[in-house]
Amino acid sequence: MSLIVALDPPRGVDPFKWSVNLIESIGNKPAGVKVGIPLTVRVGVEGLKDILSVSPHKLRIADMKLADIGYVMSLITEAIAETGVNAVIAHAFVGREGALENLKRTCDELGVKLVVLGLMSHPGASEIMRPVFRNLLGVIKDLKPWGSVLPATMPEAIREGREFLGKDVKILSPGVGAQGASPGDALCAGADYEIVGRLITRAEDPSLAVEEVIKAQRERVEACLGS
Ligand code: BMP
Repeated sequence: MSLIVALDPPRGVDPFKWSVNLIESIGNKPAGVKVGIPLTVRVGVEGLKDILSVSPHKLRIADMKLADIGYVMSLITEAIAETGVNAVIAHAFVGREGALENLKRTCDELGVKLVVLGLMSHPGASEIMRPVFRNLLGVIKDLKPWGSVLPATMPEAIREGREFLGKDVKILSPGVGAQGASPGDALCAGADYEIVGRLITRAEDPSLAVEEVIKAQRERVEACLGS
């Protein structure tokens, strides 16, 4: 159960029906689903609430890529928590004081898991984020959130993050499939979950695609960890 499916509806579909159909077809095979701005701006908070009411998943993550002052990030989190999500993602680069510390207090009060993004998965992350990755990891380490986002496309960064953060912070890794990493790459480098979008959501049979990804993760992890 190391798979989180990213529900980003493409243009030209009915985002509500698309999401409900996907959640129903993937069932409880993945550990979680991640919903974000592409879905929320189209269906609104009420629509998101109805969509998530059919989700049997233990993890329901709101990826609003929060990057603001603490007051505003808290307002967004309070509103999105009404939809039934139980985790939110924020950027580490905004820092702790007046920002992530306030958000963490809000999350604790609401019973929402905080996930802090340390390094992104796209090539441009090497321009600004990679050179200051240690500082970003430092923010995460001091804050002690439930989880962090580190890129499946850069397994060496996951290894570095795991070593630096220790075992208590979960690592969630996007970048599998459409962005080039293979299922299991990030798990082998120390991640707890892989976030997979288009490889599953654009497949002809998303349910089968989920099974294939889970099988590939298992095989890869057995090979790399020898278990
Ligand atoms: P896909 O597997 O289709 O590339 O989708 C990846 C998902 O992970 C998207 O929802 C994207 O917003 C998210 N993501 C990412 O790709 N890279 C990051 O560094 C952080 C993300 O949240």
